[in-house]
Amino acid sequence: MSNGFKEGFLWGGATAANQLEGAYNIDGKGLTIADISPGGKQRMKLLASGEFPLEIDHSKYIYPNHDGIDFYHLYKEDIAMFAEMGFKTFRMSISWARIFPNGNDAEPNEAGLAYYENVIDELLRHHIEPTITMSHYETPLNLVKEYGGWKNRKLIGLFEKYAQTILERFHTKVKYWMTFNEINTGVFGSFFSTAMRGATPQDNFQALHNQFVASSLATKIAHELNPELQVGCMSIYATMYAYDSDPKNIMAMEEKSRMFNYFCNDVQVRGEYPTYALQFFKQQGIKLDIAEGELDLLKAYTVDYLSFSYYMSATVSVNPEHQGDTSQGNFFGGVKNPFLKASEWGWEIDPVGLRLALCNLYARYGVPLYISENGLGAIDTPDADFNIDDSYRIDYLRQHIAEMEKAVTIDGVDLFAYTPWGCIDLVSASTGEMSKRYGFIYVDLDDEGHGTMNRYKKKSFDWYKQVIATNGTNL
Ligand code: BGP
Repeated sequence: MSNGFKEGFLWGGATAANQLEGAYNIDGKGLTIADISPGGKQRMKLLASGEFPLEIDHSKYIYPNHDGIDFYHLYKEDIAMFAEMGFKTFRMSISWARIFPNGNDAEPNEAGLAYYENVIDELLRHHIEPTITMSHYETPLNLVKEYGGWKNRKLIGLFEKYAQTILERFHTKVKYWMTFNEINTGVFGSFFSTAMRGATPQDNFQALHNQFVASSLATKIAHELNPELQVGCMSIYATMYAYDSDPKNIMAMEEKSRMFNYFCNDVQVRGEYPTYALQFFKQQGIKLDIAEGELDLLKAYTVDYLSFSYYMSATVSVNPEHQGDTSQGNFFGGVKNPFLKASEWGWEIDPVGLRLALCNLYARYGVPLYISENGLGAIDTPDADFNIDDSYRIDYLRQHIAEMEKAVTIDGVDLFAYTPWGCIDLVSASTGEMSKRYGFIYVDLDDEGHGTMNRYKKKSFDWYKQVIATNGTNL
């Protein structure tokens, strides 16, 4: 039996340094914005309000990222488990502050570079290709304090130096790179992505411009080191539906989708600002500070592939009658879709939406696609022997992979990688808790930080192993 997945398809799993490494102040690492972000259900609201200190306050808050799941020390055994599942790739991020503790240091921290070298070597020893995100919600804290985050053009050069340092060190070992995780969350101003508090729309779009330029500079460096290196952009994608056939709803959906789903990709894949964005800037009085040569740089150094995270779709209506039924949990708001069920956190589960995402992105850009995150956050309940029956997770992934298969076989989409999020349980970005789990591997740790940190295979572990062994045939 065969299917449409190409030979050598990169099956794997995805993580971010700040959500699993722990060791937040070890071996010379500086603080990042993740290290001062309090955990708990109110995390996103707190971060959005900006009303939290830029210091660690252990008396008032807990900081789950400080210990993570201690991947920093346990990476060898975790990578062995990934290898047992047959991973072809492992998406990880490098924490900028392990390399440049203050973000603007003159010299890199050798202990940080050595740590990542060890992790990369361990992956390669197991024939797992690393995929490295350069910046995954972990801007060095000092860059917020000194420069006010990404709205400051200073960060372009600092990031360029960081990118140059890690690319020079690892370009012979790492082929796949991503620049900024979920860059488009900056459209709405996310503390995690642009490291700014109290940001205005002007700040948000200036910060994004600065990141686009920084990303192009990183791509330039990578290609000068080795033209074979693959540098991708990474954005979060939510397939958008109009609630009904009312043309007003369809137009509203279109406007929301292009600003959220396409704006950043348009710049990073096509190399220029789309006209709808330029009109939007004009209407909103947003004036970007663009230095000479930067627009040429964006055009010259576009990405090699497009990666995206996909968790949910969103449904749009401007009809006041529909507004009562808002979909609170979904990142993108919108109204409830009567055809979809939601996760415990209100994220509407929509496998067909993933096929639509693949079709839309491929039709628009025609570049290879990498699904860099997908998965079901759920509360897992182990029995006394730590057996975990996560059949609900298997169902979720099975349905999504089946739609991916249709996208390659029927729609002809060039999809080359799939890395479900949080392949080993880790700290949730939105809640800062452990109890929202995604992994094939259970980590014995609760929201208060209690537990042995022992690792256990969930039921989904063997299932995914079989999926990989059959290149996506046995679902
Ligand atoms: C994405 C982030 C990840 C990850 C994931 C799941 O937006 O890139 O860092 O955490 O979402 O989200 P959560 O952990 O909030 O469930």
